Amino acid sequence: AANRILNPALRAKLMSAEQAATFIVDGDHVGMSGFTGSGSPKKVPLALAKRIDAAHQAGQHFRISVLTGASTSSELDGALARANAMDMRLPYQSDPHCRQRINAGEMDYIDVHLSHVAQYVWFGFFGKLNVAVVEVAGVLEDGRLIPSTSIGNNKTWLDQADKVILEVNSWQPEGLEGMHDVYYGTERPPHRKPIPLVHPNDRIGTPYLHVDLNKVVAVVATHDPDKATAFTPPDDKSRAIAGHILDFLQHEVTQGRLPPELLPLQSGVGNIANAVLAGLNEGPFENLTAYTEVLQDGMLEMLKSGKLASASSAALALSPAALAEFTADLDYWRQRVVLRPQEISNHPELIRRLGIIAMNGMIEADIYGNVNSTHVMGSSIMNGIGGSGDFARNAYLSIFMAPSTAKGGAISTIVPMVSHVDHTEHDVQVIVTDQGLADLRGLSPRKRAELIIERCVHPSFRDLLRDYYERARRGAPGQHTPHLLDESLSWHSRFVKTGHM
Ligand code: 0RQ
Repeated sequence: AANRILNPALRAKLMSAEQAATFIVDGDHVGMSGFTGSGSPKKVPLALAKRIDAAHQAGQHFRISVLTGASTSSELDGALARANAMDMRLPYQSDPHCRQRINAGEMDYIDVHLSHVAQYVWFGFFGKLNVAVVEVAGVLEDGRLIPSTSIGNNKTWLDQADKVILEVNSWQPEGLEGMHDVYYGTERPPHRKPIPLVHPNDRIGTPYLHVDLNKVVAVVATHDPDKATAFTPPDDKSRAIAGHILDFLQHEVTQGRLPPELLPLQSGVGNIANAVLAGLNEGPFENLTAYTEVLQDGMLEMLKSGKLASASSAALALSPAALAEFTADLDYWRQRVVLRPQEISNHPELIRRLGIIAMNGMIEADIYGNVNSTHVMGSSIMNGIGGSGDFARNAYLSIFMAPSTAKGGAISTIVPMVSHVDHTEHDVQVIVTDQGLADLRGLSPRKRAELIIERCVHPSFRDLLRDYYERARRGAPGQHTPHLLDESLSWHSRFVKTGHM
């Protein structure tokens, strides 16, 4: 990796990950790279976890706060959580050990809209950022940095941190150079100007990250792969969900509410989102574009087939096989893919201007259209809101999807009242399950409830939910959003007590 570091001053700062980790001390706020397993530092977090573990063995207090782009890998979140090294984590995680610590009450987690993180750090809302640990694919002679497979919040970490540790990963393909677009024009209020992006594929910045070389305290050479996860092939339920969405989009085109090439697509994480993309790849729409935050296998397939003309994202989230295909022909992909900081990929101004079709997974929805994307049975975090809120509120169309049941049929994903709210009824236009699709636009709460019960609920829960609603129609004190407060969360408490809703 040393030959990827063309700047002499930075080459002179090469050291081991163990040495680099000594720059991080108890109580530090550390901004690390990484977004859906892509582009996170591979060696320093592991060395840091060991250092913190040793300190704990010696009876010393040593815990840090970790800010990232989004989820990372077992080498970062997993290692630090196992060492009980994190006092606080934000804004998104999906590592099992990390989740376990949070839900056991052993570490704090703050669930933040992905577009908010960078500016909250500029504003000082999270306090001082002490250290940045950022993976890059290379360093130019003049010290500019070639970003890696994700950008996330790296621009902000490099700008805001007192000390910077760089990991230069020679495993990342050199051909990534030129794929990124880092916009440096975002000012703080009251000096903000319009962001000059009007087409999803526009380039408005530079392909490189900048860093004040005097702040760089350590450079670590690595040669380690991103930890990509493979997707499960679409099953019947996710194919059914995809089918309902395709029919709906076709209907919207017929009605003149969408152009034939649709509008830029955003697609969330997970197997269902990936299946919807597979459906679109076989569907009738041509010349599509994507303005999203994670580029999954499904989008790569659509780019290959030509259905998708271009994709803008904050990160790659490809399976090992798709990643190999991607790295084999970077000249081709560079024409079609642009990677951006998440403050731009998820920016409300741009999402609203471009008119995004947002499609995100959910844990559960209620009969009035409120959506829970993050919590199990009201109290345990799953992953976090991620970018789903950035997109849902500002989208042209906001679609939420889930199988109609979870945990082998013990749980209905449509419930009387959600046990936690991430997306309110005001931000949710379409709800889809394998059973069907409910288009909630222009409907009052009661009409929404009737449609959701009819279209989306699994038959084994439909009568029960209809019964709840009908009794609420008779017994609730108000008839705008009729609820029986003693019962509205009884499905969840029944599941907690009996293992079935
Ligand atoms: O858990 O694997 O232990 O069984 O939740 O559920 O059905 O595999 O769905 O992978 O699409 O994830 C909302 C979590 C859906 C995801 C969520 C359990 C279920 C399973 C996963 P097991 P599925 P998916 C862009 C946008 C928020 C962030 C976001 C997510 C597990 O989409 O994290 O959208 N979204 N970001 O069994 C209890 C229920 C349940 C339930 C599902 N009602 N009750 N458990 N599960 N429904 C990306 C970024 O922002 C980075």
